[in-house]
Amino acid sequence: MAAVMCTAAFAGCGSKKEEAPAASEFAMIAGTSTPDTHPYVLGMNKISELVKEKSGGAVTLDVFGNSQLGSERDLIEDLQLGSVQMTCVSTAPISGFTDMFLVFDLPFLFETTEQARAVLDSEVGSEILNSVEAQGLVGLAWFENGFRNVTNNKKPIEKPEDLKGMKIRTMENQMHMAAFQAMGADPTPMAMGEVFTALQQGTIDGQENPIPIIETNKFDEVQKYVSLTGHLYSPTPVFIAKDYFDALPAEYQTAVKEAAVEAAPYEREQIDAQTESGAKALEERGMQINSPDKKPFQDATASIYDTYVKEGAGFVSPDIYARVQEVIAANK
Ligand code: EAX
Repeated sequence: MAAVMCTAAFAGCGSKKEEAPAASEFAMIAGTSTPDTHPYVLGMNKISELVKEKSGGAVTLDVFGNSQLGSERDLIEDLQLGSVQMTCVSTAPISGFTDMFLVFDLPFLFETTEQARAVLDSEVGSEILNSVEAQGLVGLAWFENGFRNVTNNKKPIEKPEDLKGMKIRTMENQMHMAAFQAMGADPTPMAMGEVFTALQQGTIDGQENPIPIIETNKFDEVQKYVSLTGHLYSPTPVFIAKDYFDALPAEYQTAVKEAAVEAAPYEREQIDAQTESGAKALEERGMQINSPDKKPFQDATASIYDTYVKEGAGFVSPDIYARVQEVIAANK
């Protein structure tokens, strides 16, 4: 396919043959779980554009959204197996591979986006991002998904009691499930690709995600209420398969790394823009949005800290937790 396109390009170039782009030496593919209009795909497309430019066309990246290449857990495994080269995923499903990202699964850890981004861009943030070599991954940059909000079909969530008995889809993460249990809900873990249909068929009552995910997935077609609980913040590491990255010539490694780092602020800007425009769009399309007092939700989930911040497998390292809190305190 690439060869055919290349020939066509040469043919079209006539006498300017020497300026025709060479076929890429390193053709990478990336997958995400989100629609093509979501900032994950926009950010990945930005990496694609930048890496092509920086490598003079030698390195290319084709991006496949909508869980076409699999769920977020599948995508991590695909990188490990080598069938996909890049991805960006919420940190929650990474809990199946390493404990290093678990600190982000503590409910109400951050009060503001600024605090969260300060942690991502801090020394401890880099350490977490760079901790995945043993998992066969290289962390390139921090994208962002954002603060998560509950949607459902029954009523606006004003207080934790309103969640009582509601079947809420969560990501595949023990701490998220524990948090929803603590708030009285019935958490149901599921990959993103199955959520729309499950909402439509009523096998679940609701789900929780940031506004850009709710809007680009058109959850308004199957959900009535968005409650701005902001109970968790999802950061999004951009990963490349380690074997693939290690085999790249050094100058292309630099090109890939720089492209991802430069695309990160762009991706986060798209999150900011879509958080604002998405809320408006959802309201226009008939959803009802409410902003509950967060304190009762925070109180209801406080026990998660006691249970999960401790030494040991499956827990949040107290050292990482303390260092993250230091950055938060400096950004209050
Ligand atoms: O990472 O699975 C989820 O709910 C995630 O927020 C989403 O797919 C993007």
